[in-house]
Amino acid sequence: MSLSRRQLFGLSGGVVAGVALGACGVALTAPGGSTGAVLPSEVPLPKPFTTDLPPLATARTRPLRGGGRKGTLTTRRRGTEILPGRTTEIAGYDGTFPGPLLEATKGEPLHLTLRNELDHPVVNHLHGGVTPPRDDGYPTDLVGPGTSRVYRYPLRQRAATLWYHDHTMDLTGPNVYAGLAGGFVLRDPAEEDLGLPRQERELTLVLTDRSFGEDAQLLYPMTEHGIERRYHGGLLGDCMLVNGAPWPRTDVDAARYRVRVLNACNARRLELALDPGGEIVQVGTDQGLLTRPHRRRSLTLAPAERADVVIDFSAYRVGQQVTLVNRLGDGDMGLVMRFDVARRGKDDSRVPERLSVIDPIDPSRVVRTRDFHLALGKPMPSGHGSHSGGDRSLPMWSINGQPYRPGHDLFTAELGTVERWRITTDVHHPVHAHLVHFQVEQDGAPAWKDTVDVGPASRAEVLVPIEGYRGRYVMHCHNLEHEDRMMMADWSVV
Ligand SMILES: [Cu+2]
Repeated sequence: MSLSRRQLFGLSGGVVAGVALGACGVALTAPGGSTGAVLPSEVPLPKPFTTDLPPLATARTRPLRGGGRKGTLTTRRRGTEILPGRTTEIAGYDGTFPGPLLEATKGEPLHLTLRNELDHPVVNHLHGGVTPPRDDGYPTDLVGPGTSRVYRYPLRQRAATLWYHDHTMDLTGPNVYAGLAGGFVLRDPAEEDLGLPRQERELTLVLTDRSFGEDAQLLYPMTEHGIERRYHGGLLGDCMLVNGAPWPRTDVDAARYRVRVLNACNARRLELALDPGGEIVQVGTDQGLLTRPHRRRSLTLAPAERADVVIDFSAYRVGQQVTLVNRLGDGDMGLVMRFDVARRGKDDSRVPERLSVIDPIDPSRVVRTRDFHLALGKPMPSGHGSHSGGDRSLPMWSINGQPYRPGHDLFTAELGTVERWRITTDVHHPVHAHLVHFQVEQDGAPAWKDTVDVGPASRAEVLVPIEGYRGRYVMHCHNLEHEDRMMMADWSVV
Protein backbone atom coordinates (compact mmCIF):
# COMPACT_ATOMS: atom_id res chain seq x y z
CA MET A 1 0.00 0.00 0.00
CA SER A 2 1.10 3.52 -0.50
CA LEU A 3 3.01 5.19 2.26
CA SER A 4 1.42 7.90 4.31
CA ARG A 5 1.80 11.49 3.28
CA ARG A 6 4.35 12.02 6.01
CA GLN A 7 6.65 9.52 4.35
CA LEU A 8 6.17 10.54 0.76
CA PHE A 9 7.24 13.85 -0.64
CA GLY A 10 7.07 14.86 -4.26
CA LEU A 11 10.45 15.98 -5.50
CA SER A 12 9.93 19.30 -7.17
CA GLY A 13 11.92 19.45 -10.33
CA GLY A 14 12.79 15.77 -10.02
CA VAL A 15 14.13 14.06 -13.09
CA VAL A 16 11.34 12.29 -14.90
CA ALA A 17 12.72 9.30 -16.71
CA GLY A 18 9.93 9.36 -19.27
CA VAL A 19 12.01 11.98 -20.99
CA ALA A 20 15.10 9.84 -21.07
CA LEU A 21 13.19 6.78 -22.14
CA GLY A 22 11.14 8.63 -24.70
CA ALA A 23 14.40 9.28 -26.47
CA CYS A 24 15.01 5.55 -26.96
CA GLY A 25 11.43 4.79 -27.88
CA VAL A 26 10.57 2.62 -24.91
CA ALA A 27 7.08 2.66 -23.46
CA LEU A 28 7.46 3.42 -19.81
CA THR A 29 4.30 4.29 -18.03
CA ALA A 30 1.00 2.66 -18.89
CA PRO A 31 -2.24 4.43 -18.07
CA GLY A 32 -3.23 3.80 -14.49
CA GLY A 33 0.02 4.08 -12.64
CA SER A 34 1.84 0.89 -13.56
CA THR A 35 5.27 1.10 -15.10
CA GLY A 36 5.41 -0.95 -18.27
CA ALA A 37 3.48 -1.77 -21.42
CA VAL A 38 0.50 -4.05 -22.05
CA LEU A 39 1.18 -7.13 -24.17
CA PRO A 40 -2.10 -7.93 -25.97
CA SER A 41 -3.28 -11.54 -26.00
CA GLU A 42 -3.72 -13.16 -29.44
CA VAL A 43 -6.57 -15.42 -28.35
CA PRO A 44 -10.10 -14.45 -27.30
CA LEU A 45 -10.20 -14.14 -23.53
CA PRO A 46 -13.13 -15.47 -21.48
CA LYS A 47 -15.92 -13.22 -20.32
CA PRO A 48 -15.26 -12.15 -16.72
CA PHE A 49 -16.93 -14.20 -13.98
CA THR A 50 -17.54 -17.29 -16.10
CA THR A 51 -14.98 -19.47 -14.28
CA ASP A 52 -15.06 -20.59 -10.65
CA LEU A 53 -12.36 -19.52 -8.21
CA PRO A 54 -10.23 -22.65 -7.86
CA PRO A 55 -9.03 -23.66 -4.42
CA LEU A 56 -5.26 -23.25 -4.11
CA ALA A 57 -3.43 -26.54 -4.02
CA THR A 58 -1.80 -26.97 -0.62
CA ALA A 59 1.67 -28.35 -0.06
CA ARG A 60 1.83 -31.33 2.25
CA THR A 61 4.43 -31.19 4.99
CA ARG A 62 5.55 -33.82 7.47
CA PRO A 63 7.07 -33.57 10.95
CA LEU A 64 10.80 -32.94 10.99
CA ARG A 65 12.90 -34.85 13.47
CA GLY A 66 13.87 -32.39 16.21
CA GLY A 67 10.87 -30.15 15.61
CA GLY A 68 9.39 -28.28 12.68
CA ARG A 69 8.16 -29.59 9.35
CA LYS A 70 9.61 -30.72 6.06
CA GLY A 71 8.17 -30.79 2.58
CA THR A 72 9.11 -31.06 -1.07
CA LEU A 73 8.25 -28.99 -4.10
CA THR A 74 9.13 -30.14 -7.59
CA THR A 75 9.43 -27.66 -10.42
CA ARG A 76 8.03 -29.07 -13.63
CA ARG A 77 6.16 -28.33 -16.81
CA ARG A 78 2.57 -29.34 -17.09
CA GLY A 79 -0.37 -28.62 -19.34
CA THR A 80 -3.16 -26.97 -17.39
CA GLU A 81 -6.52 -25.44 -18.22
CA ILE A 82 -6.40 -21.70 -17.58
CA LEU A 83 -8.55 -20.50 -20.50
CA PRO A 84 -11.72 -22.63 -20.71
CA GLY A 85 -11.25 -25.58 -23.08
CA ARG A 86 -7.61 -24.73 -23.87
CA THR A 87 -4.37 -26.17 -22.55
CA THR A 88 -1.58 -23.87 -21.40
CA GLU A 89 1.81 -25.25 -20.48
CA ILE A 90 3.14 -23.77 -17.28
CA ALA A 91 6.48 -24.35 -15.55
CA GLY A 92 5.55 -24.31 -11.89
CA TYR A 93 6.02 -25.82 -8.46
CA ASP A 94 4.47 -29.31 -8.54
CA GLY A 95 3.20 -28.35 -11.99
CA THR A 96 0.53 -26.05 -10.57
CA PHE A 97 -0.16 -22.38 -11.29
CA PRO A 98 0.28 -20.67 -8.92
CA GLY A 99 2.37 -22.96 -6.74
CA PRO A 100 0.82 -24.86 -3.82
CA LEU A 101 0.06 -22.83 -0.71
CA LEU A 102 2.67 -23.50 1.96
CA GLU A 103 1.59 -23.15 5.57
CA ALA A 104 3.90 -23.06 8.56
CA THR A 105 3.91 -22.00 12.18
CA LYS A 106 5.99 -19.19 13.62
CA GLY A 107 9.11 -20.52 15.33
CA GLU A 108 8.87 -23.99 13.75
CA PRO A 109 11.50 -24.44 11.05
CA LEU A 110 10.49 -25.64 7.62
CA HIS A 111 12.97 -27.64 5.57
CA LEU A 112 11.85 -27.37 1.98
CA THR A 113 13.40 -29.68 -0.60
CA LEU A 114 13.31 -28.19 -4.07
CA ARG A 115 13.61 -30.73 -6.88
CA ASN A 116 14.21 -29.12 -10.22
CA GLU A 117 12.77 -31.12 -13.12
CA LEU A 118 12.89 -28.17 -15.53
CA ASP A 119 15.52 -27.93 -18.23
CA HIS A 120 17.04 -24.78 -16.76
CA PRO A 121 18.36 -23.74 -13.33
CA VAL A 122 16.08 -22.18 -10.73
CA VAL A 123 16.52 -20.38 -7.42
CA ASN A 124 13.97 -20.33 -4.62
CA HIS A 125 13.43 -17.26 -2.43
CA LEU A 126 11.04 -17.00 0.50
CA HIS A 127 9.91 -13.40 0.12
CA GLY A 128 9.69 -11.70 3.51
CA GLY A 129 11.49 -14.56 5.23
CA VAL A 130 14.23 -14.00 7.80
CA THR A 131 16.53 -16.63 6.37
CA PRO A 132 20.29 -17.29 6.67
CA PRO A 133 22.14 -16.24 3.50
CA ARG A 134 22.89 -19.79 2.31
CA ASP A 135 19.16 -20.56 2.10
CA ASP A 136 17.87 -17.16 1.04
CA GLY A 137 17.99 -17.71 -2.71
CA TYR A 138 20.85 -15.51 -3.86
CA PRO A 139 20.43 -14.94 -7.63
CA THR A 140 23.41 -17.03 -8.65
CA ASP A 141 22.87 -19.79 -6.04
CA LEU A 142 21.33 -22.04 -8.67
CA VAL A 143 19.56 -25.37 -8.39
CA GLY A 144 20.57 -27.05 -11.65
CA PRO A 145 18.25 -29.11 -13.84
CA GLY A 146 17.81 -32.64 -12.50
CA THR A 147 19.18 -31.71 -9.06
CA SER A 148 17.62 -30.85 -5.73
CA ARG A 149 18.54 -28.98 -2.59
CA VAL A 150 17.12 -28.29 0.84
CA TYR A 151 16.23 -24.75 1.87
CA ARG A 152 16.09 -24.39 5.65
CA TYR A 153 13.71 -21.67 6.82
CA PRO A 154 13.96 -20.97 10.59
CA LEU A 155 10.75 -18.85 10.55
CA ARG A 156 11.64 -17.08 13.78
CA GLN A 157 9.64 -14.00 12.82
CA ARG A 158 6.16 -12.46 13.04
CA ALA A 159 3.31 -14.41 11.51
CA ALA A 160 2.54 -12.97 8.07
CA THR A 161 1.41 -13.64 4.52
CA LEU A 162 4.70 -14.39 2.78
CA TRP A 163 5.26 -15.87 -0.66
CA TYR A 164 7.90 -17.87 -2.48
CA HIS A 165 9.12 -17.40 -5.99
CA ASP A 166 12.00 -17.88 -8.36
CA HIS A 167 14.97 -15.50 -8.09
CA THR A 168 17.27 -16.58 -10.91
CA MET A 169 19.81 -14.02 -12.06
CA ASP A 170 18.47 -12.12 -15.13
CA LEU A 171 15.50 -14.49 -15.53
CA THR A 172 13.22 -13.95 -12.54
CA GLY A 173 10.61 -12.20 -14.72
CA PRO A 174 10.14 -15.00 -17.27
CA ASN A 175 10.42 -17.73 -14.62
CA VAL A 176 7.80 -16.23 -12.31
CA TYR A 177 5.60 -15.48 -15.33
CA ALA A 178 5.79 -19.14 -16.39
CA GLY A 179 4.50 -20.19 -12.97
CA LEU A 180 7.24 -20.14 -10.34
CA ALA A 181 5.38 -18.30 -7.55
CA GLY A 182 3.18 -19.41 -4.67
CA GLY A 183 1.68 -18.22 -1.39
CA PHE A 184 3.12 -18.95 2.06
CA VAL A 185 1.07 -18.38 5.20
CA LEU A 186 3.06 -18.20 8.42
CA ARG A 187 0.69 -18.63 11.33
CA ASP A 188 0.96 -17.79 15.03
CA PRO A 189 -1.24 -19.84 17.39
CA ALA A 190 -1.47 -16.75 19.61
CA GLU A 191 -3.48 -15.05 16.86
CA GLU A 192 -6.22 -17.67 17.01
CA ASP A 193 -7.76 -15.93 20.04
CA LEU A 194 -8.37 -12.73 18.09
CA GLY A 195 -11.49 -14.22 16.55
CA LEU A 196 -10.72 -13.26 12.95
CA PRO A 197 -12.58 -15.31 10.31
CA ARG A 198 -10.89 -18.67 9.70
CA GLN A 199 -11.04 -22.04 8.01
CA GLU A 200 -13.45 -21.94 5.05
CA ARG A 201 -13.84 -18.19 5.65
CA GLU A 202 -10.16 -17.50 5.14
CA LEU A 203 -9.12 -17.09 1.51
CA THR A 204 -5.71 -16.56 -0.04
CA LEU A 205 -5.87 -14.80 -3.39
CA VAL A 206 -2.80 -14.84 -5.63
CA LEU A 207 -3.25 -12.16 -8.29
CA THR A 208 -1.30 -12.37 -11.54
CA ASP A 209 -1.78 -10.74 -14.94
CA ARG A 210 -0.84 -12.77 -17.99
CA SER A 211 -1.15 -12.67 -21.80
CA PHE A 212 -1.78 -15.62 -24.08
CA GLY A 213 -0.68 -16.40 -27.64
CA GLU A 214 -3.02 -17.76 -30.31
CA ASP A 215 -2.03 -21.28 -29.20
CA ALA A 216 -3.19 -20.34 -25.65
CA GLN A 217 0.42 -20.45 -24.39
CA LEU A 218 1.77 -17.79 -22.04
CA LEU A 219 3.42 -14.95 -23.93
CA TYR A 220 6.66 -13.53 -22.56
CA PRO A 221 8.42 -11.29 -25.07
CA MET A 222 11.98 -12.64 -24.75
CA THR A 223 14.38 -12.36 -27.61
CA GLU A 224 17.86 -13.82 -27.71
CA HIS A 225 19.00 -10.40 -26.48
CA GLY A 226 16.64 -10.25 -23.50
CA ILE A 227 13.20 -8.76 -23.23
CA GLU A 228 11.82 -6.82 -26.20
CA ARG A 229 12.53 -3.11 -25.91
CA ARG A 230 8.87 -2.20 -25.60
CA TYR A 231 8.56 -4.13 -22.31
CA HIS A 232 11.80 -2.92 -20.77
CA GLY A 233 9.73 -0.79 -18.33
CA GLY A 234 7.63 -3.79 -17.25
CA LEU A 235 5.36 -6.42 -18.75
CA LEU A 236 1.62 -6.01 -18.18
CA GLY A 237 -0.73 -8.86 -19.11
CA ASP A 238 -4.28 -8.28 -20.32
CA CYS A 239 -5.89 -11.25 -18.54
CA MET A 240 -6.40 -11.03 -14.78
CA LEU A 241 -5.92 -14.35 -13.01
CA VAL A 242 -6.87 -15.09 -9.42
CA ASN A 243 -5.34 -18.34 -8.15
CA GLY A 244 -4.70 -19.15 -11.79
CA ALA A 245 -8.26 -18.62 -13.08
CA PRO A 246 -9.30 -15.72 -15.36
CA TRP A 247 -11.62 -13.23 -13.61
CA PRO A 248 -13.22 -15.96 -11.47
CA ARG A 249 -16.36 -15.88 -9.34
CA THR A 250 -17.13 -17.63 -6.10
CA ASP A 251 -20.10 -18.06 -3.76
CA VAL A 252 -19.71 -16.59 -0.29
CA ASP A 253 -21.86 -16.59 2.83
CA ALA A 254 -23.29 -13.29 4.04
CA ALA A 255 -20.57 -13.22 6.70
CA ARG A 256 -17.06 -11.94 7.39
CA TYR A 257 -14.14 -13.36 5.39
CA ARG A 258 -10.45 -12.93 5.99
CA VAL A 259 -8.80 -12.43 2.62
CA ARG A 260 -5.04 -12.51 2.16
CA VAL A 261 -4.24 -10.76 -1.11
CA LEU A 262 -0.88 -11.10 -2.86
CA ASN A 263 0.04 -9.00 -5.87
CA ALA A 264 2.23 -11.52 -7.71
CA CYS A 265 2.15 -9.59 -11.00
CA ASN A 266 5.51 -8.90 -12.65
CA ALA A 267 4.89 -5.15 -12.99
CA ARG A 268 1.22 -4.27 -12.56
CA ARG A 269 0.05 -2.16 -9.64
CA LEU A 270 -3.48 -2.69 -8.35
CA GLU A 271 -5.90 -0.42 -6.55
CA LEU A 272 -8.51 -2.80 -5.17
CA ALA A 273 -12.03 -1.73 -4.23
CA LEU A 274 -15.49 -3.25 -4.01
CA ASP A 275 -18.36 -2.55 -6.43
CA PRO A 276 -21.12 -1.58 -5.46
CA GLY A 277 -18.96 -0.03 -2.76
CA GLY A 278 -18.21 -1.18 0.72
CA GLU A 279 -15.60 -1.30 3.36
CA ILE A 280 -12.34 -3.21 3.15
CA VAL A 281 -11.00 -3.62 6.68
CA GLN A 282 -7.26 -4.00 6.51
CA VAL A 283 -5.87 -6.05 9.38
CA GLY A 284 -2.37 -6.79 8.09
CA THR A 285 0.45 -5.80 5.75
CA ASP A 286 3.38 -7.66 4.16
CA GLN A 287 4.74 -8.46 7.60
CA GLY A 288 1.75 -9.36 9.66
CA LEU A 289 -0.99 -7.79 11.67
CA LEU A 290 -1.41 -4.05 12.08
CA THR A 291 -1.86 -2.69 15.59
CA ARG A 292 -5.51 -1.92 14.86
CA PRO A 293 -7.86 -2.39 11.90
CA HIS A 294 -7.86 0.27 9.20
CA ARG A 295 -11.20 0.73 7.48
CA ARG A 296 -10.74 1.80 3.89
CA ARG A 297 -12.58 2.10 0.58
CA SER A 298 -9.63 0.98 -1.52
CA LEU A 299 -6.22 -0.58 -1.17
CA THR A 300 -3.21 -0.13 -3.43
CA LEU A 301 -0.81 -3.04 -3.89
CA ALA A 302 2.37 -2.82 -5.93
CA PRO A 303 4.05 -6.00 -7.17
CA ALA A 304 5.09 -8.25 -4.23
CA GLU A 305 3.01 -6.37 -1.66
CA ARG A 306 0.42 -8.24 0.38
CA ALA A 307 -2.58 -7.14 2.38
CA ASP A 308 -4.59 -9.06 4.94
CA VAL A 309 -8.17 -7.77 4.92
CA VAL A 310 -11.59 -8.62 6.26
CA ILE A 311 -14.64 -8.17 4.03
CA ASP A 312 -18.04 -8.40 5.68
CA PHE A 313 -20.46 -9.78 3.09
CA SER A 314 -23.35 -9.46 5.57
CA ALA A 315 -23.35 -5.80 4.53
CA TYR A 316 -24.92 -7.00 1.24
CA ARG A 317 -28.18 -8.81 0.63
CA VAL A 318 -28.30 -12.48 -0.30
CA GLY A 319 -28.25 -12.73 -4.09
CA GLN A 320 -26.10 -9.63 -4.51
CA GLN A 321 -22.92 -9.72 -6.60
CA VAL A 322 -19.91 -7.93 -5.16
CA THR A 323 -17.10 -7.30 -7.61
CA LEU A 324 -13.50 -6.82 -6.60
CA VAL A 325 -12.30 -4.15 -9.01
CA ASN A 326 -8.90 -2.70 -9.88
CA ARG A 327 -9.26 1.05 -10.23
CA LEU A 328 -5.91 1.27 -12.00
CA GLY A 329 -6.92 -1.08 -14.82
CA ASP A 330 -8.55 -0.34 -18.17
CA GLY A 331 -11.42 -2.33 -19.67
CA ASP A 332 -11.61 -5.85 -18.28
CA MET A 333 -8.34 -5.22 -16.42
CA GLY A 334 -10.44 -2.96 -14.23
CA LEU A 335 -12.03 -6.16 -12.90
CA VAL A 336 -10.47 -8.82 -10.68
CA MET A 337 -13.10 -11.30 -9.47
CA ARG A 338 -16.68 -11.50 -8.19
CA PHE A 339 -18.14 -12.68 -4.89
CA ASP A 340 -21.75 -13.88 -5.13
CA VAL A 341 -23.47 -13.59 -1.77
CA ALA A 342 -25.22 -16.94 -1.86
CA ARG A 343 -26.71 -17.52 1.56
CA ARG A 344 -26.98 -16.33 5.11
CA GLY A 345 -24.41 -17.79 7.48
CA LYS A 346 -23.87 -17.96 11.19
CA ASP A 347 -20.87 -15.80 11.99
CA ASP A 348 -19.09 -15.75 15.33
CA SER A 349 -15.95 -14.05 13.99
CA ARG A 350 -14.95 -10.54 14.96
CA VAL A 351 -12.38 -7.88 14.17
CA PRO A 352 -10.96 -6.66 17.48
CA GLU A 353 -9.81 -3.06 17.80
CA ARG A 354 -6.43 -4.23 19.09
CA LEU A 355 -4.80 -6.67 16.69
CA SER A 356 -1.15 -6.70 17.66
CA VAL A 357 1.56 -4.75 19.42
CA ILE A 358 4.21 -2.99 17.35
CA ASP A 359 6.70 -0.92 19.31
CA PRO A 360 7.53 2.21 17.36
CA ILE A 361 11.27 2.47 16.78
CA ASP A 362 12.80 5.42 18.59
CA PRO A 363 14.46 7.46 15.80
CA SER A 364 17.34 8.25 18.16
CA ARG A 365 18.41 4.60 17.75
CA VAL A 366 19.25 5.22 14.09
CA VAL A 367 23.00 4.86 13.66
CA ARG A 368 23.13 5.49 9.92
CA THR A 369 21.05 7.10 7.21
CA ARG A 370 21.43 5.76 3.68
CA ASP A 371 20.18 7.19 0.42
CA PHE A 372 19.11 5.00 -2.48
CA HIS A 373 18.15 6.40 -5.85
CA LEU A 374 16.29 4.00 -8.12
CA ALA A 375 16.33 5.22 -11.68
CA LEU A 376 17.13 4.45 -15.25
CA GLY A 377 20.90 4.34 -15.61
CA LYS A 378 23.24 4.05 -18.53
CA PRO A 379 23.55 1.26 -21.07
CA MET A 380 25.50 -1.68 -19.68
CA PRO A 381 29.24 -1.11 -20.04
CA SER A 382 30.93 -3.70 -22.21
CA GLY A 383 32.78 -6.24 -20.11
CA HIS A 384 30.14 -6.24 -17.36
CA GLY A 385 29.85 -9.72 -15.95
CA SER A 386 26.14 -10.24 -16.62
CA HIS A 387 25.23 -12.80 -19.23
CA SER A 388 21.88 -11.16 -19.96
CA GLY A 389 22.88 -7.71 -21.00
CA GLY A 390 19.94 -7.81 -23.33
CA ASP A 391 19.82 -5.03 -25.85
CA ARG A 392 23.00 -3.20 -24.93
CA SER A 393 21.88 0.02 -26.57
CA LEU A 394 19.17 0.32 -23.93
CA PRO A 395 19.84 1.90 -20.58
CA MET A 396 19.83 -0.43 -17.58
CA TRP A 397 17.78 0.15 -14.46
CA SER A 398 20.07 1.05 -11.60
CA ILE A 399 20.43 1.72 -7.89
CA ASN A 400 22.61 4.75 -7.12
CA GLY A 401 23.70 4.72 -10.74
CA GLN A 402 25.05 1.16 -10.53
CA PRO A 403 23.71 -1.77 -12.54
CA TYR A 404 23.74 -4.99 -10.51
CA ARG A 405 27.12 -6.65 -10.06
CA PRO A 406 26.83 -9.91 -8.14
CA GLY A 407 29.53 -10.27 -5.54
CA HIS A 408 30.06 -6.53 -5.04
CA ASP A 409 28.44 -4.97 -1.97
CA LEU A 410 26.82 -1.59 -2.38
CA PHE A 411 27.05 -1.24 1.41
CA THR A 412 27.47 -3.18 4.63
CA ALA A 413 25.30 -2.85 7.72
CA GLU A 414 25.98 -3.88 11.28
CA LEU A 415 23.89 -6.59 12.90
CA GLY A 416 21.85 -5.28 15.81
CA THR A 417 21.73 -1.66 14.67
CA VAL A 418 18.90 0.43 13.23
CA GLU A 419 19.23 2.33 9.97
CA ARG A 420 17.12 4.87 8.15
CA TRP A 421 16.82 4.29 4.42
CA ARG A 422 15.74 7.15 2.18
CA ILE A 423 14.63 6.07 -1.26
CA THR A 424 14.08 8.32 -4.27
CA THR A 425 12.81 7.33 -7.69
CA ASP A 426 12.31 8.39 -11.28
CA VAL A 427 9.22 6.26 -12.04
CA HIS A 428 7.27 3.85 -9.81
CA HIS A 429 9.50 1.26 -8.15
CA PRO A 430 8.37 -1.27 -5.50
CA VAL A 431 11.50 -1.56 -3.37
CA HIS A 432 12.26 -4.82 -1.54
CA ALA A 433 15.17 -5.90 0.63
CA HIS A 434 15.88 -9.46 1.63
CA LEU A 435 16.30 -10.41 5.32
CA VAL A 436 15.21 -7.10 6.87
CA HIS A 437 11.83 -5.51 7.41
CA PHE A 438 10.86 -1.89 7.14
CA GLN A 439 9.00 -0.04 9.84
CA VAL A 440 6.68 2.50 8.25
CA GLU A 441 3.90 4.65 9.56
CA GLN A 442 0.54 3.76 8.14
CA ASP A 443 -2.60 5.64 9.11
CA GLY A 444 -0.85 7.08 12.14
CA ALA A 445 0.46 3.80 13.53
CA PRO A 446 3.64 1.78 13.02
CA ALA A 447 3.44 -1.14 10.56
CA TRP A 448 5.91 -3.68 9.20
CA LYS A 449 6.61 -4.16 5.53
CA ASP A 450 9.21 -5.76 3.29
CA THR A 451 8.27 -3.99 0.07
CA VAL A 452 7.49 -0.29 -0.29
CA ASP A 453 5.70 1.19 -3.26
CA VAL A 454 7.57 4.38 -4.08
CA GLY A 455 5.79 6.59 -6.59
CA PRO A 456 7.25 8.47 -9.56
CA ALA A 457 9.77 11.15 -8.60
CA SER A 458 9.04 10.52 -4.94
CA ARG A 459 10.88 9.99 -1.71
CA ALA A 460 10.16 7.35 0.90
CA GLU A 461 11.77 6.90 4.26
CA VAL A 462 11.77 3.68 6.26
CA LEU A 463 13.39 2.54 9.51
CA VAL A 464 15.30 -0.71 9.16
CA PRO A 465 16.38 -2.82 12.12
CA ILE A 466 19.32 -4.93 10.94
CA GLU A 467 18.28 -8.22 12.52
CA GLY A 468 18.66 -11.86 11.62
CA TYR A 469 21.90 -13.22 10.20
CA ARG A 470 25.29 -12.08 8.99
CA GLY A 471 26.14 -12.50 5.35
CA ARG A 472 25.32 -11.28 1.87
CA TYR A 473 21.80 -10.43 0.70
CA VAL A 474 20.23 -8.45 -2.12
CA MET A 475 17.89 -5.50 -2.34
CA HIS A 476 16.07 -4.78 -5.56
CA CYS A 477 13.11 -3.37 -7.37
CA HIS A 478 10.19 -5.84 -7.48
CA ASN A 479 9.08 -4.79 -10.93
CA LEU A 480 10.61 -8.00 -12.26
CA GLU A 481 11.53 -6.52 -15.61
CA HIS A 482 13.49 -3.82 -13.74
CA GLU A 483 15.09 -6.39 -11.47
CA ASP A 484 16.21 -8.54 -14.42
CA ARG A 485 17.62 -5.46 -16.08
CA MET A 486 19.96 -4.85 -13.17
CA MET A 487 17.91 -2.88 -10.62
CA MET A 488 19.42 -4.87 -7.79
CA ALA A 489 22.31 -4.51 -5.38
CA ASP A 490 24.25 -6.72 -2.98
CA TRP A 491 24.60 -5.70 0.64
CA SER A 492 26.07 -7.52 3.58
CA VAL A 493 25.28 -7.77 7.25
CA VAL A 494 28.49 -7.76 9.29
CU1 LIG B 1 11.62 -0.59 -10.63
